[in-house]
Amino acid sequence: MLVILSAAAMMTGCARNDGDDRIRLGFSQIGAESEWRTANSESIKSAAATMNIDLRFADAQQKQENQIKALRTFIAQKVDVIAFSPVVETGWDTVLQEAKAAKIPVILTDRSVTADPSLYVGFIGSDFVEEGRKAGRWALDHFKDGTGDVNIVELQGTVGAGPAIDRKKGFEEIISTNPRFKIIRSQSGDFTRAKGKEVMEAFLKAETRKIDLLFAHNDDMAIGAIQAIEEAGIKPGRELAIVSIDAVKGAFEAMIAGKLNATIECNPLLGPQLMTSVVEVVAGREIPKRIVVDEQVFTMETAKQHIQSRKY
Ligand code: GYE
Repeated sequence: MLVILSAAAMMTGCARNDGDDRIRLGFSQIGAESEWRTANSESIKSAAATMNIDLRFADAQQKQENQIKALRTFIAQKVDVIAFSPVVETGWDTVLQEAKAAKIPVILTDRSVTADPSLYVGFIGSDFVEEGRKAGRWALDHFKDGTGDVNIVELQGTVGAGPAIDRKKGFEEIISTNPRFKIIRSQSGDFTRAKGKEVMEAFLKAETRKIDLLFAHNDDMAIGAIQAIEEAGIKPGRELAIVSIDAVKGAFEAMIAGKLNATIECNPLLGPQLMTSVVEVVAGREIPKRIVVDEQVFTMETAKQHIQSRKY
């Protein structure tokens, strides 16, 4: 017992004087903007509990300034490791330098940053460009038998966020191979249902052309938009096709109801991989700089078969 305890104390780098030898992890979460985020937070909390890690969890309510404050608090508390999901890609250099100066390793989860890669030890998350490509490929296939223009409206995620930038890029890369496909309107719905509905309403009001496809950067915005589309007397999933990203339960329900055509999986269950990485880093071992999560595409045709096994 003693040997195990002292090994654990050594692993935590600096010994704690409060009698608690658990690894201290400070985690700054973006907020609670979507079903995806809720599943992600739960995964992180339960994995920390399972692995007996002392998790300090802070919710930033989708504000970068709150995340920066949380990171500074973790530095002051001298936690062993800091992990966070950066709401936007830029503006992190100063606080990451501060963590480095305090010798606290930083692990990025879910979203990445555009900063000097030596400022963090690793990034665990999805390939958002590839998710956008999958949505684009689904769209090309869905309209392959037609000949006319495919008018697309796009609901983007949070302005400046990695998944918003990358999903747009991947989608455009694929649809630009066929001149029939045109994005006629594109605006941010901030990854929320309420904003998704509001922006879709504005699109429908302003647009005189027929909208053939909605590409929403997440399921929540698609679900909000479905309400707006129905209120405008249009049948979502039939008269106006919809593809979105995440594959949360709400998307499966919408697909089974025939209102959403397809969703591209983005796996939020990053907790176990994060905690394993935290233990590795505290033990002084290197972790891969980039850990990519495996994902698939689900459609209206296959939704029923998958909904039972979804945990979120
Ligand atoms: O797709 C969206 C959430 O960063 C991958 O953030 C995540 C995205 C996810 O709010 O629903």
